[in-house]
Amino acid sequence: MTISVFPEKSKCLAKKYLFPAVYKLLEHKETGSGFTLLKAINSGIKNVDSSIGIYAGDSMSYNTFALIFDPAIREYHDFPEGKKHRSDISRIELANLDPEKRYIRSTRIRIARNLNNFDFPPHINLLFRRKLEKKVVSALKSLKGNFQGQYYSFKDYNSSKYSGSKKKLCFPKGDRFQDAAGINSDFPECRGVFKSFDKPLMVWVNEEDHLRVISLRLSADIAKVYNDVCMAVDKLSHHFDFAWHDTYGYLTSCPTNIGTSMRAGVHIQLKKLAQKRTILNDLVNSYNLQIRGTKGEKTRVENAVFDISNLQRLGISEYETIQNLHKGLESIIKTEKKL
Ligand code: DAR
Repeated sequence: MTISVFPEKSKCLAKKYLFPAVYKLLEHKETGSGFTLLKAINSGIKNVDSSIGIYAGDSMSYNTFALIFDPAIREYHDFPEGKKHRSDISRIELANLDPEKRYIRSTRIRIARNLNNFDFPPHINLLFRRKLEKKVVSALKSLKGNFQGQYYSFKDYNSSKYSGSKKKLCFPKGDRFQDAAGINSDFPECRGVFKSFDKPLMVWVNEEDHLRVISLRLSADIAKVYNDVCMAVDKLSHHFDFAWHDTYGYLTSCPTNIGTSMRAGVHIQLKKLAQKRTILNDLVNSYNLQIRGTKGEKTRVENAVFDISNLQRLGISEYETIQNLHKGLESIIKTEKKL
């Protein structure tokens, strides 16, 4: 029997593991920054269709509320007790699967990071959000070479600085899950996007995590996009102490993203397999990949263009994730060609 604070129809993992005895032990606990259990599960309480239903307000949340985070994480990520996450962002060499771009329209890889000594987006207040933005922007401005670029703060959104193309860079306000988690507080204050003058790099500041480092290319050169984003994260790691947990790897606001905190995917047009979804689903599942709609999480597939990306974030390194994505896409393209 679990605690009845959640909606009756909710099936989220936070509800599943919040037994009365656990609630009794955790209900009056707070992390050093004052983050409470009720703040952590508010999104799961307000959104009946939550999958995990809990967010972290700071690094310490994962320890202070371990009685609920641990079982929920182990089940969501299928992560066995006693295992430790290992990170490996070393350079990779992979053949371009589709140099003529007959199938793969684009490759996008994002890595989330939070700064250890700042509250995470669900809990950070305006004063510290401002301090974080200042610290991050100064590090971004120090990037050299093809990562050199410019930061666009959302507060200048309506000024002449934001031409049409720049406005497209902006990320939207968080969804209802993120809103109930507190991630939208003071939006659009202290939010912004850094973009390198050359193609490869964008960095979202103060979205669902402090940093979302993104590399995007209209090509199938997965290795190049991966090497770019990892090099950018490595350069930034010399400026900050990223939130890291010995068992769970890199820590994020939403526990679904811990570990590598990396989502690596392609937009791929599969006209034949779109008519044979069972074959496509079997292929995707066999490589532990996931299909999203053309415009991302919870959207439709348009014109047979699928967003296919890695599913696993925890218990696999970044290097292994890209190897696996490459193998899976190679097999999918081979099957599409055969059809
Ligand atoms: N609140 C989460 C959303 C899951 C993953 N999406 C993220 N993190 N953007 C839930 O469904 O419980």
